[in-house]
Amino acid sequence: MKKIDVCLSPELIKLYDLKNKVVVIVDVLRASSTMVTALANGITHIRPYSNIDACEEMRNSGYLIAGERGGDIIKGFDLGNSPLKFLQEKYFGEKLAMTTTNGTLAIKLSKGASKIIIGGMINLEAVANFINNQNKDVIIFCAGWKGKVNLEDTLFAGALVDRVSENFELECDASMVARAVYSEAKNDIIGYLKNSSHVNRLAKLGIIKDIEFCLTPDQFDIVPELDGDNIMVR
Ligand code: 3SL
Repeated sequence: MKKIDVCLSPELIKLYDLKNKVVVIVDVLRASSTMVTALANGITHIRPYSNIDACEEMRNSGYLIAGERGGDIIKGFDLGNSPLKFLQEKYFGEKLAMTTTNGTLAIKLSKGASKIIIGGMINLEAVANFINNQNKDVIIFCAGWKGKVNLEDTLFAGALVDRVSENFELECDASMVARAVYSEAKNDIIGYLKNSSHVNRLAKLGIIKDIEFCLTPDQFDIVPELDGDNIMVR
């Protein structure tokens, strides 16, 4: 039987062997949710960068530049990290370069995996179907916050483990922890996260609508995948 495992923070990823595995990157609030929304709404592909200058340089190659630090838009960038901005038709057909605190870093740290895909609550069922159909073990990689564990990515990991549990053996206790947290939270995910650190951080910036959007499951039936340097939908 295939195995599924959860890496709860980027600080732990060095303990995981990514070779020949499918890695699901999750940063529910908000990088992975923004990527899914952008690609579902006409952005052709996304180049992820962990470094601000490298990202900004892509403007010279005709890319829209998006990114945040501490949740705020980076000075001089076209866009921050709000998924809601990509619901506008005006970005249809554009290519996007993006840098965020944790999400784009997790993508960089996953190089070496067989496949790297992007997940969030908003495409949960699509990701579940995708990994069910792959003949490979899976690691759900939670981007967390600056190396620490966070609740919303752990919840996503638990929700995904729960949806695919018939087809996968749980590899270590992190999958069980994530599933237990999800089972406690599933009837009121927004309420459960009310006191979590990143929800509070974003709430202080007045980004409540983003939080609600990112936590609403199954809005998009797409699975973005890293292909060379680009994240795209095949
Ligand atoms: O860290 C990240 O990748 C971001 O998603 C953080 S924020 O939600 O934009 O603050």
